[in-house]
Amino acid sequence: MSLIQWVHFPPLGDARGSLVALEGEKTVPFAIKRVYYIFGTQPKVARGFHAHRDLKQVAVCVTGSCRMILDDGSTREEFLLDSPTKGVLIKDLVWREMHDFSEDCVLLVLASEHYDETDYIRDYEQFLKETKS
Ligand code: T46
Repeated sequence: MSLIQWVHFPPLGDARGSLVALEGEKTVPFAIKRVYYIFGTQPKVARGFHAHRDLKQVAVCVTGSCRMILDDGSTREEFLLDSPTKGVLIKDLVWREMHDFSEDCVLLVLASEHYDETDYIRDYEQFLKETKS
């Protein structure tokens, strides 16, 4: 099965423009405990380079684009996040990297848990060990 699980957000547009509603346990497949967004990323900067032990997230570029890599320790897939109506679900024990941020990129992330630095695996060899255990 592909690592890339798209989550589609139907645009509720009318003659005035577009609106997208993100609802926990409905359009987003978990209860949302935290929301953060990444913006103003400097040229040539890549982010991420870690996995989480117990965290589900949905990431969506509400404006602009970035290239994301997901890796579960055996498969590595990359894709473009470039639509405010299409997010990606990132599950536990998946290594993620974000590259090639457009100047206007705002990457919105919805998370199933509060921030916890001890949940991060920031070393790739340690990540591989934990995927195998
Ligand atoms: C992820 C990708 C997509 C907080 O204090 N609270 C928070 O909720 C977050 C997300 C971060 N921080 C602090 C921790 C660092 O001092 O903000 C700083 C930057 O975080 P980090 O270096 O982890 O940022 P990214 O872009 O590498 O990763 C982030 C998320 O941390 C991560 O969970 O999946 O975006």
